Amino acid sequence: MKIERIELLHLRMPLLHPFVTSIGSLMEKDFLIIKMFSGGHVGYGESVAMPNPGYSEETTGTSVHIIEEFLIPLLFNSTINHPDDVSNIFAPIRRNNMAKAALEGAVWDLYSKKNGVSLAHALGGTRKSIDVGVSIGIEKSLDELLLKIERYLADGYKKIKVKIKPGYDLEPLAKIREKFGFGIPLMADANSAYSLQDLTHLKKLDAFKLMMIEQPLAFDDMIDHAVLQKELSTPICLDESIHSAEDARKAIELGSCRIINLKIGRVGGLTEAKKIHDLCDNYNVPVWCGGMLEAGVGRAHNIAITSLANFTIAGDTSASDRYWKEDIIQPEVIMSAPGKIAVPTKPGIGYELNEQVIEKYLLGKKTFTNN
Ligand code: OSB
Ligand code: MG
Repeated sequence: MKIERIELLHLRMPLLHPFVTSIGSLMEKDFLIIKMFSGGHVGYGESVAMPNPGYSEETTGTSVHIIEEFLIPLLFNSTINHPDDVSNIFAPIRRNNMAKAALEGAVWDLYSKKNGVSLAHALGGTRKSIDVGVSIGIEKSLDELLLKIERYLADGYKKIKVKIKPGYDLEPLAKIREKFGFGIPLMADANSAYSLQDLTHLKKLDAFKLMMIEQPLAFDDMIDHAVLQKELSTPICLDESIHSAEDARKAIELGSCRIINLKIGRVGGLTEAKKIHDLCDNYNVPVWCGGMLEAGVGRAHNIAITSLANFTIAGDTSASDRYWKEDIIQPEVIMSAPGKIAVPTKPGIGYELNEQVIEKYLLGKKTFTNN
């Protein structure tokens, strides 16, 4: 397929509530939307990078730079027969996975639309609906945390993920178990806030019988996580450390984790995400879809990949109204049943853009023509 034109939209949307983690606090999300035109169809992608380089080294600004200066020229100069070709086309560019994934996601959407199939179907997904959970930031008070959990459980969310950090871990977890019991599916995400020196402390988390603890140690580590996993009965789930199927293989073989949080942006796109899904399936390691506070387009891509069979644990892809007053897609992402989101069956991502909402939050737009 020949890509005729790409539009790069820069938006800034306020979050309904500030999102606080051990990394920092976010009040609004700066992100990019890709519109990719070919043969009367338009494919959509979203850059999920954060406005600042706290979670990973990529930011919205670095994504713009890499997309404009390097990735679009590569795409315009290549023949694309299948979306899987895109990762090879981008291979000369090191890392910058979120920038790559934004464009690659648009190619996948375009390809699905040209073939008249849903993105989920094009990826090999089989689920008609996906189970979803919710990620809850560090709250001002434990009362507020408990209230939020109560509300999200009432909404039907099938996994409660709470952010923890040193000084905010044993007490919130104890309170949650005290109030809601051991029957609720509960996990904790540390976003790399601990080190092996905290081993004795981290072992105390086993008492809470968490589904898993996500990325307790350094963002770039696999070795210490393997040491820690041997000492914990709680499964470790890696997020920040996994950027490719090769990373996933190494982490599994080293024993650094028993579960993988899969984020399309972090691994450079849907093709690599699918590879990781398949690899984990072979190793009997469950995967689930993580989130990056996506707007609707990113959320739609997450829903599509989660329709694959080995996404056996509820992901972080909540309904649009978890984060946004209004989302940039129509319809918005809603629960089709408690804790479930129906996988769209229409061609491509299965959602239209809401241009009125986009107009409201648009900071700028650039057009690139392939001639
Ligand atoms: O560590 O999973 C994370 C959000 C931004 C960056 C990193 C993370 C998160 C979340 C929220 O936990 C996931 C979501 O609901 O989008
Ligand atoms: Mg995480």
